[in-house]
Amino acid sequence: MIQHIETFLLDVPTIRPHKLSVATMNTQTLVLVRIRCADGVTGWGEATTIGGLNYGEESPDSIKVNIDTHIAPLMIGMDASQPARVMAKVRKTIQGNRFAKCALETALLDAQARRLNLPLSELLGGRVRDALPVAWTLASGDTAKDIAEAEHMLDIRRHRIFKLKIGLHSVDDDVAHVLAIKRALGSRASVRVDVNQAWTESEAVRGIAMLEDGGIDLVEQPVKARNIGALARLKRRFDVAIMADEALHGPEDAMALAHADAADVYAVKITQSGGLLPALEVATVARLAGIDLYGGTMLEGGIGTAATAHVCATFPALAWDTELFGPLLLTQEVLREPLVYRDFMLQVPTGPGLGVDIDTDKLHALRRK
Ligand code: MUC
Ligand code: MG
Repeated sequence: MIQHIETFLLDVPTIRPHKLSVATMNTQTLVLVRIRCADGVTGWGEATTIGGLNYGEESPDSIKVNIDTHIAPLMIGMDASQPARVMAKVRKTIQGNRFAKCALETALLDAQARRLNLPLSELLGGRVRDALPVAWTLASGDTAKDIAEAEHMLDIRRHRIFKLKIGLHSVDDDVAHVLAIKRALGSRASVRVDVNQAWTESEAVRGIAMLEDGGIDLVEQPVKARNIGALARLKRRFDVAIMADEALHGPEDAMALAHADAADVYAVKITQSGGLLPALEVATVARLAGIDLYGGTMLEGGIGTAATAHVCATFPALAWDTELFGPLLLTQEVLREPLVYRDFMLQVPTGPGLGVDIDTDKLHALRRK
């Protein structure tokens, strides 16, 4: 039986300012959920987002208050060993709130997998890989600093895929920044960009032409999320891969984008999808429509990152790898044992459930009072 559901906001400074077109992050607010069950099993979930309300329509504060006030009371007393039945009730009763639903589903599945003594990936159908290549985002706002950071990541064999955040400056300035980094790294790295919806269609046509010429491998969400027509026209016009990110709010969007032939790649995010099982549905739609996959992040800490890793480990194909570096952007760890990054890959945890444990002393030290 589900006995107790608690939510926590943790404010964790980032290792450097992280500059996106929609926000500059100096801290990340982790939203964690703990579900305690009557059989003594505990499950954890995460609903972290980026930049308050700058990126999505749920903020850390709204996620917490909506879980505490509206969603948790529906779940208390239900059978914790039937996560699908609990989530069916939540999805039927609660509109929207994808991030909140994701955290709750993660916690239920973590608890259930611990109960069954299985890694979460096995409850989701079974893993086909034990490690995931991980991209790093260069977003210091300074070209020379970004190049030095990339060189360091290559030296320590942590990342050889770099995603550059653009869209804050003019198209010409942004392209010059990206191509300077690509020239410095050459064939030693895959360089990709994320525009976070900042370009108009005509800016995108101009910008992508130059990026494609300069050897950039992928362009993520160049135009507004709702402008599926523009995304489809860009996909048709260019050879460089076009990835949908903000346009993808779960399986229905995955279907609509597939019908519109609007993207070469989907960034699968558990939070944006509204949970782990909807994220698997997004991946299935992509597979059936011949769309490639990428494991995306909302810059979550260890819990959300581990949950996404278990999901991605089950994908039969993962052509564009992942960006599951969230914990590495934070100055402080909330897990008892940090996730293992080695040889450009994140190792998918092998213990029961998510395979990670929260350090409750660290949790209380970072917790917003
Ligand atoms: C996004 O839009 O993809 C992922 C990596 C990063 O630096 O920001 C996020 C959000
Ligand atoms: Mg993105």
